[in-house]
This record gives sequence, structure tokens and C-alpha cells, in this order.
Amino acid sequence: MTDDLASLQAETEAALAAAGDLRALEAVRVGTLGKSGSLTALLKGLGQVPAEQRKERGAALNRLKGALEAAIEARRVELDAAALEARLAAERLDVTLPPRPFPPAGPEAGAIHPIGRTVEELTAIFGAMGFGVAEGPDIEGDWFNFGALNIPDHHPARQDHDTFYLPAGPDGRRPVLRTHTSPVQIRTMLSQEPPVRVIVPGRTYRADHDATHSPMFHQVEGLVIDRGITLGHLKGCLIDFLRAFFGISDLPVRFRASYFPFTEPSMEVDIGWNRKTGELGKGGDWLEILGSGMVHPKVLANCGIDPREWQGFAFGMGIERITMLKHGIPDLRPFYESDVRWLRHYGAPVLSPANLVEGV
Ligand code: 2NL
Repeated sequence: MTDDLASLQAETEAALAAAGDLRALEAVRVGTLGKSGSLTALLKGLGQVPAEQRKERGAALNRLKGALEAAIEARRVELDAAALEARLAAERLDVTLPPRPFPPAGPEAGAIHPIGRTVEELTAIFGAMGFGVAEGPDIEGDWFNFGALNIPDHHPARQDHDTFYLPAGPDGRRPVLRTHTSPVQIRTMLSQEPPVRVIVPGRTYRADHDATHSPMFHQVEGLVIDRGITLGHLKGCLIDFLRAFFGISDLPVRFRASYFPFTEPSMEVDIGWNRKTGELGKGGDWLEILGSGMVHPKVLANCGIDPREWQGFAFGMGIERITMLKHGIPDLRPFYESDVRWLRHYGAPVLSPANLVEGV
């Protein structure tokens, strides 16, 4: 290689080593191999080289061109890797940082969703009466949701228009989205010996969607199993609950005969209110609020409990419904819309959990 080519190679390699980023690298490439680059100029000048030297000179220029292209590419790979390293270092997240502090006070503060608040209140009221809280799966087997509860095959609740069925599993059975929280009480009775005192708040699902129904909603059910349980226990428990929950110590409560396949006898429970103003507690009108009854002996037997030794009562109600009544919330839909303005209006303060001392 002639001296001029050797020094061009040395100069270019030095410039590449000095190039600290991809822009500087591109400047070196253009200065050497670009349209007016130094090596391009030498290649263009090949025509003026005497004919006997031209072949050798041309080969040398091409070798140099290949060498410089490879050197530029190698430097590009280095600079790319360095740029990635720098980005990774700059964007690193420290997962050991402590969590964010509580939301700020004042108008920026978040709030406990009214559904969660009602569940806290139910837990506090029934907790004081000796009830625990049980939970279970949202996706259930047919037997747990219907069969164990003495709901016959032809019952309308089993039809597709009420129940969300999932595709059949390997056993050919179709799981369901639970239509009530009763399967959790079934699982509780199967897994623990009586006596039992539980409430079961949770999500439930029915294929029903209009201004007053959501396909996903919340229910709470309660179950008591012990020796010698009577309708008197059911009535005292539910009257105390309703008066504590609505904060009206003389709230009128009425029990009305009804029918459920899983209780016998069954009773609907009404509270006193004023139909015109919506005010609870007085006004002479009655509002249906929950369903209840003595656990059907067949349901006890289905869960391995001897109905001659053990009796029980059960009840169920809609959490959205009792929450709307308590707080005068007129519309069901905003419960599921995550609108923070609605949440701030109807939600509860973050740092004041429900308690019986102040009244829930
Ligand atoms: C309603 C009525 C009710 C029950 C739920 C129940 C559960 C078991 C055994 C017996 Cl495991 N009963 N639950 C009983 C009576 C009524 O709910 O209107 N719910 C919204």
C-alpha cells in the first residue's frame, strides 16, 4: 500500500476511535466514503493514474474501501451497544423504593368505593354478632351453584338467559359464573363442622343488563348452623342488622312468607319507608330488602349435616341495592364507571374504616 493510502487508513481509524456517538461516526463515514469523501476522491482520480499502475492502485483502493467499511460497521456496533447501556442505566426502576404515600388530603384525595365500604360495614356489624367472612371461586360447578341448593333441573334460574355458562371442560360439564354466593356456604358446610356462622360478600353474575341490572353485581349471604336454631334467631339477627346498617334504631321491619327452593319456611324481609320521599324509617310504606329462611333439610343433608341434629337460617341481599338505599344513590351504572367525581361524592374517607362505636 502506498504511503497516502496508509496514512488515510490511519487517520480514518483514529477518527473512528475518537467518534463518541452515532452522529460523529456518520460524519467520519461521509468524510471518507461519502460523495465528496477522501477515499471517493481517490477512486474518482483512478482515471488519471498511468495505465501500468492503474490495476494495482485500483486493487489497493478497493481493499482500503473494504477495510474502512468494516471498521465503520464495527464502531457502529460498539456505539449502538453503548447507547443501549446508557438508556438502560437512565431508565432503571428501583423496585426497592417504598410505595407511594397515602393519597393527599383535600379535593385530590381518593375514596373507598361504596361497595367496598358496605362490605366493611357488613363485616363490622356481623362480626360483632360472631360471624366470620368466607370467600370462594367466581367460577363454579353446576352442583355447587344449583344442585346442592335443591334448585331443580327445570328451575328458570338454570336457563341460559339467567346464567353465564362457560365452555364444557374435559368431563363434559359446563362451569358457570356463580349466580349467587350460596356455593361458598355449601363449600363452608362441606369443609367445616358445625356450628357455622359466616357472611359471604362477593361478586355474582347474571345475564341481565338494563338500567337497574348489571351482568356483574355484588351479593352478601349469611348462614348460621347450630343446635336448636329457630325462626326467632333469624328474626332477631336480621332486625339488629338492618337497624345497625341503616342507623335507625327503631326502623320498622316486617317478615312476609315467601318461597326459595333452599329454605323452608322462607321469608321476604321489608323495611319501613316513605315511597314519595324515599326516606327510610317512617312513612307507612314497605320496601322489600332481603330474602331469608330456615335452611332446607335437604340442603343440610347434601352437605353431610344431619338435619335432625343441626338447624340453621340463611339470608341473602344485593349489596348495590342496600348501598343505594342507604346513601340515596339514584343510578346503578356509575358503580362500575370509575368516575372519580362520583367516587369522591359517594365514597368514604380512606383513613376512617367502618366501626360500630361511631355507627356504620
Ligand atoms: C335473595 C334471597 C337468599 C339464601 C339466600 C341460602 C344459602 C344456603 C342455604 C340456604 Cl347455602 N339458603 N341462601 C337463603 C334465602 C334467601 O337470598 O333475595 N337474595 C338476593
